[in-house]
This record gives sequence, C-alpha cells and structure tokens, in this order.
Amino acid sequence: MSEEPGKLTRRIFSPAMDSVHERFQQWANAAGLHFSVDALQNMKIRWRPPERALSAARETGGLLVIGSHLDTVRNAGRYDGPLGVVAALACVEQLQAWGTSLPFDLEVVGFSDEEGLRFQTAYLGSSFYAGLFRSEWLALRDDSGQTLAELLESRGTNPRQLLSRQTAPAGVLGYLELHLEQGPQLEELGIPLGVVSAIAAQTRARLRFVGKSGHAGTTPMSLRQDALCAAAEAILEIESLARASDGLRATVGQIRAEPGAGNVIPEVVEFSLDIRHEQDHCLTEALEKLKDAIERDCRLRRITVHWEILQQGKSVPMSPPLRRTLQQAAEGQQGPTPMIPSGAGHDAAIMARLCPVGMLFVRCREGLSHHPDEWVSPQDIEVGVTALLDAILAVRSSPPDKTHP
Ligand code: HGY
Ligand code: MN
Ligand code: MN
Repeated sequence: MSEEPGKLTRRIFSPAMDSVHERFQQWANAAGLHFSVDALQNMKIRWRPPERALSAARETGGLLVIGSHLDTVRNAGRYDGPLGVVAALACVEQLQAWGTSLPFDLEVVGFSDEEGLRFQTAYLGSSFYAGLFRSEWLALRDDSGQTLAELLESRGTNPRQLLSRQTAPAGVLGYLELHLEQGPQLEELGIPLGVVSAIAAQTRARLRFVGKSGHAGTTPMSLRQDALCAAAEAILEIESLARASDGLRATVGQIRAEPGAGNVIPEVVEFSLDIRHEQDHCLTEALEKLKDAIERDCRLRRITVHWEILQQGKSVPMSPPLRRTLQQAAEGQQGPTPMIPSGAGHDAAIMARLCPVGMLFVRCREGLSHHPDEWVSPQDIEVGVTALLDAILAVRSSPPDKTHP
C-alpha cells in the first residue's frame, strides 16, 4: 500500500494510508474491536476486556497503549512501524482468545506521521494523540506547497477546531512499542530481542545557501558566488565532524539547487540536516562547531547561509519500571537481554511526555532499515510478540508508577 509504484512510500493523509486503515478496520471488525481514526489520521483500535465492559468501574484502571507508526520514509522497508502495530493487534487477539481478564483497556495505535516525510517535522501524529500538537505546525508546507491546514480542510477538518479538540486519552498507564532494531547489535550478539534504554537527542534543520547565479561559460572562477560549491563544502564539513566525534551521527538526505540549470551557476541551495547524539550536550556542541565552520567557509566564498531549525528533541530515557518489565519478559524468551540505546527516533519520545514508555527491539537482518531490503525473521517476530504479551500481563500485576515515567 504505497504512493509510489515499485517502492514503499506512505505519507500521512495519502490514499495509501487510507488503504492501510481499511485493512486494519477489517481485522478490528472481525475481532469485535472498536476502530477509529482521529483528525491527524492516527489509527486507534480499542479493546475493552469483557469484565471491564460489565463492571461499573469501567472508567478506572485506565488504558495501556501499544503500537507504533504506519507512515514510512521514501522507498522504505516493510517493517519499520507496521511491525509494531500488527504485533500489538496480534497481542489483543491472543488475549481475547485466551479470555484473559485485564483491569484496563488496551488501545492499539498506528501513529500517522512518525517519519515526518510529508512536512519534514516528525511526530505530528503522536503529538496530536498526546495533546501536544502546536498551532504553528498548521503552516507547514509539503513539497507541493500545500499547508497542513489546507490538507486538513480538504479532508473536512477545521484546523482551528483541531487544536481545541486535541485531548490526550485519560488514565494512560503506559505505552509499549515493539520495533525492529534498525541496527546491527542484536545480530552481532546472536539474540532476537533487546530493550531500549533511551532514544537519542535529534535535531532536524534546513540550511539555505545564497550566492549569485551567472553564466557557466563566461563567469571566471575567481568571481563566482557558487551556492552549490558552498553547500558541498558544508556537507563534507558535516561528515568529517561526525566521523571525528564519537557517537555523533549526521546526515544530509535532501538537497535542492536553483535555478537548477546545467549552464547556470547555482544561486540558492537548500539541504536538510539530521544530526543526533545520545548525549544532549554533545549534540549542542556539535551544532555550535558546525555553525562556526560553515559560516567561516561561506564568508570566504561571499555566500550567505541561513539555518532553520525544524525540530529539536532531547534524548528520552525509557521508563525504568517498563524497561525492567520488558527485560524480564524478553529474558523469559531468550535469557540475558541487553539494554540498547536507540539512534533512531520513535513515537515513544513523544508518548514519554504523557505516560511511562517502554520499547522492545527485534533483530533485523544486517541492521538494515529505511531500505527496501529491511527484513525481520518470522521466528524473531514470534519471540517478540510473545515477550510483548508477557509484558502486558506483567503490567496487569504491577502497573508502572506514573511518578517514575
Ligand atoms: O528517523 C528516525 O530516526 C525514525 O525512523 N523516524
Ligand atoms: Mn520507526
Ligand atoms: Mn523510520
């Protein structure tokens, strides 16, 4: 279910996302579960265990949220996101089949915009779900120039009302997410499961280099203000700093040059910067170093450079009670289980502002992700789903204490 033939690309508010929801709605209906999609296209499948449906205390005990995201990057793999949503639904169906009683509801969520592919700002869906959506995001534009507000209106949602309507679900006990590791550690250790210790700090920025266009054949090299050469020097500056700094990861994934003609010296170049580190202060220091170095190089080239910070997130530790719960559940499947920091971002980084959060990593082949060859073995998925089930049952007996999110 993709926007692009021959590759998997699925953004928020795309027909492909609608198709995925239709498929999940079939499964939810077949299981007698309540299916809904909110105004930011987060999918929610709610299971109220039988005795809760009967007891007067139906509103007590709260809600355990399990899931992941349904949107993808461009030319994505099939597991990043959907694996966690399908695993969550499988857990609910298994608990139903066992006739398990729980003192809380389970809500399977499929967040709509974890990758941020459409608007270059990640977590729009989970931010709305957690009641943290910001009005300035309505002005975000996608690459067709359409704003999020216009898109919402085209789907019958009043953007202004959206902000007043966003309400975080009540009584959330915690959020659990199963996700492929997107790294090589579990494969190197030869075990299927790991537990996430923390999600790395991440900054997303857009850099804009402004020079002067001119004729490619007549403008002497010494007189040029070539924005693309300045951008190229900056990109290599970014790479060499990341290579020299332990734990720093920096990526330029998108670039655009204007006027974009082969015989014209580029006047304006924009590129994306995704830069991350497990330690907040290391990321801050790296950004300061890059700003100084790139501005120095641009001065020499008579180029002006503008930095636009699109999104900044501090590192997010997972909740200690849920880390322990997941680790015990995984140890029940495989024995000793490592705590692994996540270089990848996840919706859990947002949900952590609402409730205790925990993440379970599943081994993936060659650590590959954000790539069509991304793959997780059915055996490892089964081990992961079983551990997730055990973690849900463990929450039943000892809900995470909200004072220690
Ligand atoms: O980019 C990330 O870290 C995640 O896949 N959104
Ligand atoms: Mn993901
Ligand atoms: Mn991803």
